[in-house]
Amino acid sequence: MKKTAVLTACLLAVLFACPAYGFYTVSFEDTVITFPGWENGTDDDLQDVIGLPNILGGQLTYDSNYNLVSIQFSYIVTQNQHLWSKLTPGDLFMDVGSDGTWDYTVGTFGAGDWSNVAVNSVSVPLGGPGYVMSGADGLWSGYDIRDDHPIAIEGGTPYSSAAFVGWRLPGSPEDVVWVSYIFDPESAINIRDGLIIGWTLNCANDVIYQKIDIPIIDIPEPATMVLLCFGIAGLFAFRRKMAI
Ligand SMILES: [Ca+2]
Ligand SMILES: [Ca+2]
Ligand SMILES: [Ca+2]
Repeated sequence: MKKTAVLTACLLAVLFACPAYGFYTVSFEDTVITFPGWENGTDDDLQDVIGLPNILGGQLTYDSNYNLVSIQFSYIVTQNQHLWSKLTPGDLFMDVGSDGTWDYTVGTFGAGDWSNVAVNSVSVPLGGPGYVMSGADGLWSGYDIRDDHPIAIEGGTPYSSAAFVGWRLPGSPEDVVWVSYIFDPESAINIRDGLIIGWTLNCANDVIYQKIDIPIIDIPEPATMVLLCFGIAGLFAFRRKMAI
């Protein structure tokens, strides 16, 4: 067999077998106006976006052990771009097991792009108490924001860390920005039993609260394992041959 044919066969074998060993991604959309039970009794309860930005949704990535790898959110800013400097993210809230109690927060309240942020272990029911509320930093004093909505959780027990990357003002109203939370690989936050994600801004002008069901990963068939071994062994053999 020619070298290129061998290499192609090996690559195909790895590609067919590898999905069971890689990272897995679940997408979600922004379908809520507030955290459940956190309506404030005003017209705010009818508006997904009050000012900026408009969070569109996001995606979550986990590994083959169901440990959380990263969470990303997408957003656009279609109005009031000049107010961007007042805007910061809130904390990222995570309810492992989707049982109504937040188990972890990621401390991005007040953070900027490329921040190394703390992941804290907490135990705060959806109804509180223990929240920091919208407007608490005073940056939006005098502005019309979504009042009386949770944006962060005070305290907690240090658990691990995460990188917060991509936070920026879009260049135009059509520019979709992706901001990422990338968890320390040793975090081992297992989400096999599902996860609820909560996220908003310091003004709570748009709020995400999404329950994510995690698809069970297919266990590879024995034939797939053989294919994978053949593919990897073939690739190494090919590399050795090329190196001679
Ligand atoms: Ca939205
Ligand atoms: Ca929980
Ligand atoms: Ca929303």
